Amino acid sequence: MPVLGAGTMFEVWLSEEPVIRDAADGVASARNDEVLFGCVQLEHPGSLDEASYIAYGRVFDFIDSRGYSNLLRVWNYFPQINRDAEGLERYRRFCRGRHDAFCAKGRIIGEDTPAASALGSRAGPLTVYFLAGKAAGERVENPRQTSAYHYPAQYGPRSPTFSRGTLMWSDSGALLFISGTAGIVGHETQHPGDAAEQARVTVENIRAVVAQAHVGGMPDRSGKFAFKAYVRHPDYLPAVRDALEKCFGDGCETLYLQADICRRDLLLEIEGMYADEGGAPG
Ligand code: 3EB
Repeated sequence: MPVLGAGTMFEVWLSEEPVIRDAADGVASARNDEVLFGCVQLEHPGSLDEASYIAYGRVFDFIDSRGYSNLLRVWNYFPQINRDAEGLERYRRFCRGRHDAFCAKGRIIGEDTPAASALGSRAGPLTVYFLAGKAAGERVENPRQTSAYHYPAQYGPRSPTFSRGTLMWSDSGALLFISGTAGIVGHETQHPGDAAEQARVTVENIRAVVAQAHVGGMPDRSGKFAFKAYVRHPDYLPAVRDALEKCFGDGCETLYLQADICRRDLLLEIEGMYADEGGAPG
């Protein structure tokens, strides 16, 4: 995905504990005693439903066999996310394969549902990055939004299997993973065609997820935010930046990427991490 704006950013996950690298069965990974970070990339000649079913099957088999069976956070990237393929949008096909893999591997939708993002990349294979834990995270939903796993059938034959956020505790403090968040209230896209208004609603939704995490036990102290903002077109960058800075100040780190969003009427999506003081992100 093209990086927008000035500067370059790297995402590096550091551990003070020993790290074991482990690549097998189509999964590349590194883990410490607490969490496992992994990646699956799949070039598949069949349908995207099949590809996502296979990719997620590999993820679940891998984390189950290593004892990190709790998916905490997932990033999903694949090209042409809004293109119809034999009568069904590729994002919806992806959702079907993912949902079926969750069920096939014994996951309970609405209980074992991680925080996630799903974006359209320029090119390349279906890529799934994930963070899994020995311990389960705490799911966080947004009272302003219908839970994605309860979206009605108008958005596709299988609803997206993610929670609005997950909260995890580690030795270094509480860490909230905020899923890709868009200008959706209830289950409906707000302000089609208006990036500034979508950005405003998105930021309100992020605020609501953070508020729910405080209800769920995350300490309400001055924490640190890091965001990744995906925008469909570079023209929308100022609007997204304005909305984020108005709400969170200009101190928070944000990486801006150009990507397609999984509903055609969505112009942007913002994900984030929120760390209690003393915790990550580093
Ligand atoms: C939404 O709220 C916007 O399918 O994994 C956001 C985050 C979205 C994750 C996913 C989709 C996903 O429905 C789209």
